[in-house]
Amino acid sequence: MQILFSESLEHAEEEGSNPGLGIIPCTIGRFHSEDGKAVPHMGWNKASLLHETSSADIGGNDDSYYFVHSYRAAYDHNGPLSDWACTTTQYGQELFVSSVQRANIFATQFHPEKSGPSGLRLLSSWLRTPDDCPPPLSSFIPRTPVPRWPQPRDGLAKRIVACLDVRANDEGDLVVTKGDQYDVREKSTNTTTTTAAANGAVRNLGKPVHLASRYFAQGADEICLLNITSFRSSPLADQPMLAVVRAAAAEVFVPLTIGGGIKDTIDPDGTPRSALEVAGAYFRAGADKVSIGSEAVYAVEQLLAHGGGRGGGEKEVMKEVDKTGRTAIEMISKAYGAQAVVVSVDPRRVYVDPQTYDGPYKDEVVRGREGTEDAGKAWWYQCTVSGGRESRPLSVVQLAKGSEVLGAGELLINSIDRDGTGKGFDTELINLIKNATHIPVVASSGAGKEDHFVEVFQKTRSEAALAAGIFHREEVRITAVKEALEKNGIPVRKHHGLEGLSLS
Ligand code: 1PR
Repeated sequence: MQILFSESLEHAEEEGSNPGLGIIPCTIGRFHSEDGKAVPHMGWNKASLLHETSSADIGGNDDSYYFVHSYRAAYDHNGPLSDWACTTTQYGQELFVSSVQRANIFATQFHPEKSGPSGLRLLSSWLRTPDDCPPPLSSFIPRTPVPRWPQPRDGLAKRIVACLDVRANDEGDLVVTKGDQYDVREKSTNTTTTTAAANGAVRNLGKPVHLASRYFAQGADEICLLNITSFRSSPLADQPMLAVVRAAAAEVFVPLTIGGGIKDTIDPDGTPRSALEVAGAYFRAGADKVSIGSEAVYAVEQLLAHGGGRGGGEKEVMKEVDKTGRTAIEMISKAYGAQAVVVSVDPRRVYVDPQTYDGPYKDEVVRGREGTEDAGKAWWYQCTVSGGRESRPLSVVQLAKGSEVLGAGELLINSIDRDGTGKGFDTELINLIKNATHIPVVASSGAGKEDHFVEVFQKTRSEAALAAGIFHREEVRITAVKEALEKNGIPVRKHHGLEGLSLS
C-alpha cells in the first residue's frame, strides 16, 4: 500500500525521504511512541469502513487483520487521502489508513495472507471483483480526528502464540519436543543411571507441520518454530528446517516466526553464508520473522564494549554511534525492517542477598512478593547462550535495551526457571523488560492453565503470550485461553474457523 504514496520517511535519517509511485499525494511517516504504545504496531487490529459499500469483503464487525509496521499514513478526513481511504484503524492515540480503494485499485496496510480466515475471505473477494467495478464513493462515514481525552481504545488484540521447539531425535527425524528448564530428554527410570537425562530419549510430541496446522485451525494468532539445537553446526545448504517452514507456510495463514541458527555459517563446501542470507532463505520459505538468540547476546556484548561499557545496564553506554552495522540484528533489520527481527532471550535467575549485594546489577534486583514461593528471595536475571548451556556476563535489561538499539522489533522473553514448570509466567521479568524498552514483548515459559494468560495480561503490558507444553499435551486448548481472556475483558482475536473457505 505504501508504495502508492508520494514518499516515505522510512530510513529518512540515513538516506533522506524515499519517493514512492506518487499515485496518492501524501507522505508516509512513523508512528509516535509518546503515548506509551509499542512501535512497531504488531498484531491483530480492527479496520473500520469509511464507505458503507466496498467491493472488498473487509471490515466486518468481528474481523481483525494482522498488522506489522512502524510507518503509517496518518488519516486526515479533510486531506487528499479521504478520496482514497477505504478503512481506518486506531492504534494508541493515532488513527491511520489501513486500506485504500479507488476504482480497480485496492491495497492494504495489513497482511491479508497472514490474517487467517478474515484475510482469506478478503483476498477471495478482491480477486473476484470485476475490473469495471464502480468506485464505492456513495455513503461516506466521516471519521473525525481523535480526541485526546477520553482516550480512544484501539482494537489491538493480545496475541496467543503456540511455540514448537524442534530438533532431530536420535533417529534423525525432526520432531517437536518439550522439556522443563530446557532439558528435553525423557527422564530415565533406571535407578542405576547417574545421568538420567543424558541417557533418556528426546521427548517426541509430534511432527512440526502437523502441530502448526492444528494450532492454526484452533485459532493461534501466531506460530513460532524454534530449532533448539542450532548452536551446533547448521549449514544453510543442509537445513531441514527450511522444508518445515515451506510446508507450514503452505497451510498456516497466520505469522510464522523461525528461530535458532540465525547467524553466520559455513556450508559443507566451505562457502560462507551470512546471517542475512540465512534469514533471507527463511523469509523466502515463508517465515515472517526470524528470532535471534545467542547472536543477539554477543552483539550486545560488543555494543557495550564499544561504548566502554561498565555493565549494570546504564542506558548511556549503549548508543547508536557504537553500532557497527555488521551484526545479524542490524543487517536483517535494515534489509527487511525491524518488525522482521525478534530477539529471543533465555534468562536464568541469579539469587543474591539483597542486604549485601553490591554488584553491577543492583538496580535490576527483583524481590519476591509476599505470599508467593519467592517471598524473602532476591535475584537478577542473567543472559545465557546455546540453549541455556552457557551463562554470559550480561543482564536481561542490558540485552533488551541493546537489542532495541540495534534494531530488533520484538522481544521474546523466555525463562529457564519457569520453562515447562506450569507455575505461570514470570511477571516480574516481563515488567522489568517492558519498563526498559518500547518494542512489543512476547511473554513465554511457565503457562500451566488458562488463568496464567489472564494474569500475565493483567499484571504486565506484554503484547503477546506464548506457550508450548500445555498445548502439545492438549491440557489446555487455545480456544479456552481466548474464552478466559474475553471473560476478563482482555481483547482477543475472534476465530471464525475455516469452513466454506477454499485455501487453494
Ligand atoms: O541461540 O539463536 O540459535 O536460538 C536458539 C533458540 O532455541 C532460542 O530461541 C532458545 O530459546 C531456544 N532453545 C534452545 N534450547 C532450548 C531447549 O529447550 N533446550 N528452547 C530452547 C527454548 C523455550 C521456549 C518454550 C517456552 C514455553 N524453549 O521456546 O517453548 O519456555 O514452554 P512452556 O509453555 O512449556 O513452559 P539461537
